[in-house]
Amino acid sequence: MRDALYIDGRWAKPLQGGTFDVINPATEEVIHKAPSATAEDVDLAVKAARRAFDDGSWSKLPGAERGRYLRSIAAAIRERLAEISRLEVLDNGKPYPEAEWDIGDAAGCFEFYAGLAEELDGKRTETVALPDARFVSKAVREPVGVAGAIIPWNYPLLMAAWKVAPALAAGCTVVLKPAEQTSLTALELAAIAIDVGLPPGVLNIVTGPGSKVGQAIVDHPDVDKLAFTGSGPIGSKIMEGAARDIKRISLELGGKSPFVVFDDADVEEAVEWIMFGIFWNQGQVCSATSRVLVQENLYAPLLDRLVEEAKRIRIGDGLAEGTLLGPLVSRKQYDNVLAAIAKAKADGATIASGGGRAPNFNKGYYVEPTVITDAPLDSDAWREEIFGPVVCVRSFGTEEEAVRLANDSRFGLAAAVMSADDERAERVAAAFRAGIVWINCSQPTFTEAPWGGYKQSGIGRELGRWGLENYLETKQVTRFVSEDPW
Ligand code: TXE
Repeated sequence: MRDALYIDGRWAKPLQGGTFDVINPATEEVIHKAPSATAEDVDLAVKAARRAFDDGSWSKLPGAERGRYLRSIAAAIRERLAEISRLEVLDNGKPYPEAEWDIGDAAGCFEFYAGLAEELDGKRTETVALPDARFVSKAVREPVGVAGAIIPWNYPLLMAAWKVAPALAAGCTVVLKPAEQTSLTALELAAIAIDVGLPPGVLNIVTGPGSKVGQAIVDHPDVDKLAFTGSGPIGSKIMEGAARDIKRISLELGGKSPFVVFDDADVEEAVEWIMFGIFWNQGQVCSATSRVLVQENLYAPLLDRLVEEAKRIRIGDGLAEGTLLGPLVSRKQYDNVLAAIAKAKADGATIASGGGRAPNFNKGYYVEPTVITDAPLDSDAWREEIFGPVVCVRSFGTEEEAVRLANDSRFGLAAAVMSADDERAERVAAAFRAGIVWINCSQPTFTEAPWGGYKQSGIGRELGRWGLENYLETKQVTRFVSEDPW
């Protein structure tokens, strides 16, 4: 476990020597003192990133060479997969197999964007057809500049990869701030950057509280672009900060995603995907399908099976063999989720299963898998993101009603539909107001496919070639080519 920031290619102790406690959510024990940066450290990091961008040592490097560095980072992550996955579990609480999956995905993300970096030079310039033959014009794609990336704690290294890989592929330099709950694997990424010889200043990693370190990145005049994943209120704050000097922004802010199940669906399959859609990563998933809408005829049998299965989930330390549900990430998250369940009850909802602290644990932030029914349509349980293993289930009659209920949300990140009737599934998919739509499944995520939300779930798209766009400007270059005078 590392005890320094990563600035300008080197380990750097915070100038004011601050630290903060890293807590294992399974045991509530302090397992490390992580470096806590201040605005002064952020300034050094941004200056290093600025210099590395402006001197062209990264931004003007052939894409194929940037791609080579990204591939080396991916290879180093894969080499240390088990060790990094273990750290992720200690820091975040998730079951080890899920951590291993995430870390492998993070490596895959670096590999994917290595490919796009390699292709970029050939695609950088596009001829623009003009209606006036006296001019020729081209559009040139250039990197935006210094990117500030602020990420959450639910997928610590994977979220870092989602931001750092496309930014570096585009030719941007980066200042990354991981969430204070989960900084350990981001600092391992720093160690990997050092090992693969990434040029100084290209990537900088500063750890510490969002209100200080994150805000200092948002406020820094030399940052050109902000990429953020986290809560809506902080997303608004970041937008406000960005507005001051017109920084580019991309935001991913979570949601309250619906899962519509029609009565021609197979109950067992539906239950499996519903469980995956809400209990995976303890429900701390921005795209979690936390509102399940089931057609009347299927409602009772599906609910019975869901409750049965939810009760059977093995809860435990993420490092213990066979654990399917670990602790929540922090005391704050645990308190928030239990408070949301209590509020649901007070608002008249029924707790069909779970609803409290997981029994058999004296320590650790364990919450039972919880199934809620009868949540009023205007209740927080139905409308607000809980970000825990808590699903609300409700019945519907017609397709029209299902679509209306599904879209009746200020969020629009994801939505899922399950039906044996493909035409109907396609119709409903088209009617969803959401950025990610799944048919007959929930949550599969691919580095190649666009990711992001409609409405208050965010701005912009990550992943795929769309993710690269966040880090590119477009320059018009037009030349007067006529022999005749203007
Ligand atoms: O998020 P924050 P929190 C949602 C989810 C969760 C809730 C609260 O509903 O229950 O948010 O989580 C940094 N300037 N999501 O409080 O505070 C912070 O240090 C700049 C959904 O942990 O938004 C961290 O790095 N940065 C979500 C990051 O913002 C600031 C994932 C996210 O933290 C800052 C996480 C500031 N003023 C939570 N204040 C998703 N979309 O997946 C904080 N930060």
